[in-house]
Amino acid sequence: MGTICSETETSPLTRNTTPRHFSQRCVSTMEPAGIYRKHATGVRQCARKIPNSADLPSLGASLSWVVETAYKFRRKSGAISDQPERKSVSTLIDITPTKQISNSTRPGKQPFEKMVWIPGGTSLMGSDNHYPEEAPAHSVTVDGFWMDQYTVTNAQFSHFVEKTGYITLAERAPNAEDYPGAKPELLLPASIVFRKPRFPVDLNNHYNWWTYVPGASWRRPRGPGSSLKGLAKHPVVHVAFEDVEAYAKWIGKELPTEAEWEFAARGGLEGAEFVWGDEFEPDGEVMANTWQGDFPHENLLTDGFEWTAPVGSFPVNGYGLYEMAGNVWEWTTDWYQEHSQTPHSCCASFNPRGGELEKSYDPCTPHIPIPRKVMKGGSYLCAPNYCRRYRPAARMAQPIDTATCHLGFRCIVRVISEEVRR
Ligand SMILES: [Ca+2]
Ligand SMILES: [Ca+2]
Repeated sequence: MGTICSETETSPLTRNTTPRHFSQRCVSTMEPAGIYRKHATGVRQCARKIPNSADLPSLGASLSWVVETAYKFRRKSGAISDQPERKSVSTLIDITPTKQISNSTRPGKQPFEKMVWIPGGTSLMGSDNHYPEEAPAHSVTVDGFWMDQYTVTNAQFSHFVEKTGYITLAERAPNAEDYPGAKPELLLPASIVFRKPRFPVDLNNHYNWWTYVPGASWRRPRGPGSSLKGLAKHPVVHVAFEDVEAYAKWIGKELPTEAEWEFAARGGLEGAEFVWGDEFEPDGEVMANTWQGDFPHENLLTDGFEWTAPVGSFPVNGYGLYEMAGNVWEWTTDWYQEHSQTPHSCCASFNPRGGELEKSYDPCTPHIPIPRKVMKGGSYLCAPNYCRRYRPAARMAQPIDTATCHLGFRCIVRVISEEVRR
């Protein structure tokens, strides 16, 4: 994570053979081991290291473990057409309802199917009780908007690609000019795939489970040899920011800001730990697709899913949104900046739009100017022993050119206030 820099690690920029930007494209996003370690021990160290060819494992046999485990589904899948019964969060915890503002009234016309109205309001954003980048908790006010109930699926993204011929960033070879010094063999269309090690590994080196895999893309989410078979209703993954922007523009929607996303995720529960309340598993019920067991080598699959789950597999939150926690991380439009560095007034900030582009660069690699957006919600790779980010306050910085196997998105539709007030 950006602000957790090594005080001892050799600067990657001193290594002439290293592609200038490649480190970002290759390894960003990955759970910052440094964050966890800092949290646990107070040690400051950067999670990132620069890859060279030796860091990039060969393909082929090494992918053999990426064979889908035969799951014992606890839950019915494919819930887009067969949605689980809506569960009232009010049965789970005491609710302090979010204050609603004047435009909280739902406008009459639903702009697209499978969208729900998120009433505007004022709510606490961030948290003082978890990872440092979430603090300080502060009050924000957002206007009401429509939001996709589900993250965009492979079926939906396929439709977009069929209609437009769009080619995602991970399917294009990196431009050598953008990555000066990169070895030609590294300039291949590729994306980042999780590979579960067979035994406990050093949590401070995310190369133990993240791999830059040529040929991996939204069409082949686990690398060459994989496909979308059976994944139509799963979230699309391996999409970079320009890809999700292109989809949103094409379909006539927008992407949420972090404040909008977090407000929506909270579902009307003020200050709750999770999007459904304060208990991780209320009455023993599994509420999200996360990681159970010792990350990254042991996945107990208590929730039934080793990789992504079909959208709509878990209970809705208070606003009728699915999988705002876990399953896949979700892009937002905000440039990443520490909450503590973003200007706030004494009271609520109104419709905040995040930080500044120039300030979103990773301070660990100051000469690699790839801006970063905020991503939210955690994923199926978030585990209690490593990345407790299946919470609405959680946030990570994601370089805009980096796609991974656990990052997707959902869209919103904003309503102009005049229309809302009518
Ligand atoms: Ca899981
Ligand atoms: Ca999610």
